[in-house]
Amino acid sequence: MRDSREGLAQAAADVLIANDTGVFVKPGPGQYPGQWNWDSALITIGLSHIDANRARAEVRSLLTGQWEDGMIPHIVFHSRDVEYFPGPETWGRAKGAPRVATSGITQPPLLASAVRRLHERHPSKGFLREVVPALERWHVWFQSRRSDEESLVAILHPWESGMDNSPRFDRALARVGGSGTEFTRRDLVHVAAEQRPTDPDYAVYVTILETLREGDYRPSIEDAPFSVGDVFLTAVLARAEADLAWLWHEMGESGAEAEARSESLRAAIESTWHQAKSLYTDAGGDDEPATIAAVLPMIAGVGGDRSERLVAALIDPSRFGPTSSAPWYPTSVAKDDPRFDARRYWRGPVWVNINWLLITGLEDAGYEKEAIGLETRTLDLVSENGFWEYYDPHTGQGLGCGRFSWTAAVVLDLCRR
Ligand code: 9WN
Repeated sequence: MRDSREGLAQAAADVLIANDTGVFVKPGPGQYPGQWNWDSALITIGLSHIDANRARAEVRSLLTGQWEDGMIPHIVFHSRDVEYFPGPETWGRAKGAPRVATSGITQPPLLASAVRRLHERHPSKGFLREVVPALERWHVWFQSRRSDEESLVAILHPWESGMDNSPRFDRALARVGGSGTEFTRRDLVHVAAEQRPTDPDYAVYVTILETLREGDYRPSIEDAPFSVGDVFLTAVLARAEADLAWLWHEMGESGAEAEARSESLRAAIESTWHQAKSLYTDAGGDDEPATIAAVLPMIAGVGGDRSERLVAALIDPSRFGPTSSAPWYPTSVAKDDPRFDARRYWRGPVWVNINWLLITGLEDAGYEKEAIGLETRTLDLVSENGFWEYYDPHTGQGLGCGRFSWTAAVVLDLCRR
């Protein structure tokens, strides 16, 4: 068992090393030529098992993309010459943007949690002094630009959620519609169309981007064409705020402000609990799709007996759990939801970055048996099929981009922590 885990860990390290440009680790070899924000946080955790200095360099590279107002963008394009749509030309250069080309939106803020893990493994107060103030500015940006007191953090583009075509955004996307702008999708050069968002989805993604670009990416939550309170991103931030408070503490500061922000984010999450469904929701509605986002508040610590009900949903065969015909779990959309689609991106497949988050949430909440069960299944999935971006829950077949960095990073962490 130990030997096979070490063999898998070595294979994972090889993927990260192969995807390393020297400046940042690409999410995958061909399809994603920039530094993506939450990929980079997970990659940092993976790199912390290989080379602490290289892991620190990954964080520094991402921070070169920080905007004047504190936002850390969802993509930093370290080169303008990239085969990706939408690339630097489409995003443009807005007021307050840094010198390096970036997108104009953000992504789930996992970075403070990654820096904490790196520091726990390889302490360096000098590095914390360098990066913690930048993390603080980003978190304050979420508070001032994207949330009202007691509400979930709003995302202004589905790409900000990291779960781009999740059915939880269908209704808000339908209200926007496509503008008719012509563009060429480059993702379909790499991946079969049935595994990616549809053309109508992309038309709306581009429309939202164009509208945001006209306002230098800084509309108010109310004026944005697409605005959804995101329970998953809020949970990531609540956890990251607690980790940021811990980092401040390591530096001899109180961290009380980050701790207070974490508390109010947790209160916002609790207010979205849907009693009948036993899940958290984006808007508390009866007809919201059941997606894995609804279980993920577990990573931020949830109140009362709710974690028990979330764990039940996670392993329930009719919802996110394994069945004899679909043994790989959790599915990104519940199997009993009519929108479940086993091979299409965030509408059904298994994503192991999500598994990693859930394993840590289960461990923190004291569900050791369930954590071990999910960890074992996750490592089996990857060792049998390779380091893919996402997986078919029925067959375990790898989908999307192969030799994918965050899959390698979380596997390395599970094997070596
Ligand atoms: C758009 C890089 C990113 C991930 C996202 C995932 C996917 C991009 C795309 O790839 O999104 O940002 O082109 O589909 O949905 O979570 O960070 O791996």
